[in-house]
Amino acid sequence: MFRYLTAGESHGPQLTAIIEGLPSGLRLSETAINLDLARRQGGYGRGGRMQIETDRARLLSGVRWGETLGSPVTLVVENSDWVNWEKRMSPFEEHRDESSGVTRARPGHADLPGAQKYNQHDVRNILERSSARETAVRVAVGAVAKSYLGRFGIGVTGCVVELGGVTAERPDLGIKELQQIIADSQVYTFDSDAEEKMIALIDQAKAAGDSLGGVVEVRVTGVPVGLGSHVQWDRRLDARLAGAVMSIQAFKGVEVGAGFAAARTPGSRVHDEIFFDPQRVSRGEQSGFYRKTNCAGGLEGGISNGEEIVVRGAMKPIPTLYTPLKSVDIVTKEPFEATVERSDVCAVPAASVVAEAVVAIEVANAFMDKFGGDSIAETARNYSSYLEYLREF
Ligand code: EPS
Repeated sequence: MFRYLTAGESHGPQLTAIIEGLPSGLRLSETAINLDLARRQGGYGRGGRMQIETDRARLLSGVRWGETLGSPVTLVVENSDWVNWEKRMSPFEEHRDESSGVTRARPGHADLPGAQKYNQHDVRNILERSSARETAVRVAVGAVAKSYLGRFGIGVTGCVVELGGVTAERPDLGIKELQQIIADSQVYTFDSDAEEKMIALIDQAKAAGDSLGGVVEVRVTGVPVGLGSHVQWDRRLDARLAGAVMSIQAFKGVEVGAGFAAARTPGSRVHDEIFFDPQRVSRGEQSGFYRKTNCAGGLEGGISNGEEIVVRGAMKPIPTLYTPLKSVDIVTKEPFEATVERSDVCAVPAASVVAEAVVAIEVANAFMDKFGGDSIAETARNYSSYLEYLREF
């Protein structure tokens, strides 16, 4: 099982992740991980903090000479901003300074419920960990999951499909061409007309002291039939994917395939009809069974059906606004209007990279669950024997 934990505060010295369950013999490189970290830092609409940080991952355990050992893999991403916070975020009692406490809870953040839950009167003790800075190290974990899946021909691509209410039209192109267009786009989308409008909206929101949300989409290609299971609620792959995407900071909605649109469409147009062509196997497909549509988003009964997995997530606008929002000081109970000195206007493009990471992690988890293996060679043997069986089914 691919499991991981993250640790670290937004202005602490570093973010850390420990991954457990990777087999031995998987090739991993910091360079590949750092490419994803750079993508997460980019995207039109990011604020001042990204000029301070240049995220780089370091592999501190579980890897020797470029290959995993089967032992836990530790990844760290340092916070360059730490030098400005050493005293304020110090673990040592001698640096305690109550006068620097934050007592103004910002609406839309974890500030107030977190302070109430953990009995804290300095909101910094909550916001440092609830911050989306944590996603830097989750993207590093996702890059490891993508390396694992890539070894078995499975690809994971995230992009922006809606921003500030502008929707992108998907061109009828193959995944490789789409990936190139997304990589070249300032807002990580595949529709240049929509991109122009999105950028104009971000500029307007910035000028107005406002922020914007949007919808990201992740597609997984090359998925075998049979990941996840219908037999128990917590083994359903769609449920796991939804949980993973919903766990991204500021996400408020998730859908798989046609998602909410399926609720508004008659059944005759929602369900993907099944066809069989024995020639498909000789063309290199995993099975003779196929569908001409993919409203299910590659998942039926919580099991992957061999079609592309399609998951979308809705991100709310960042709640830290230059335009004041009404709130109350948690100590004096006096009303005030919450403002900031530094914030992103829109982090939806960055969130598409995070969504890609968490989806990759869950698919890797389901893949490991099905094919096991303590070494990559063993996993590959198990996988190829399953594919052989599936071709004959
Ligand atoms: C964040 C607030 C901002 C963002 C940060 C997430 O940080 P700061 O308060 O230091 O300006 O820049 O995002 C990142 C640092 C990042 O790496 O994505 C928040 O409150 O969630």
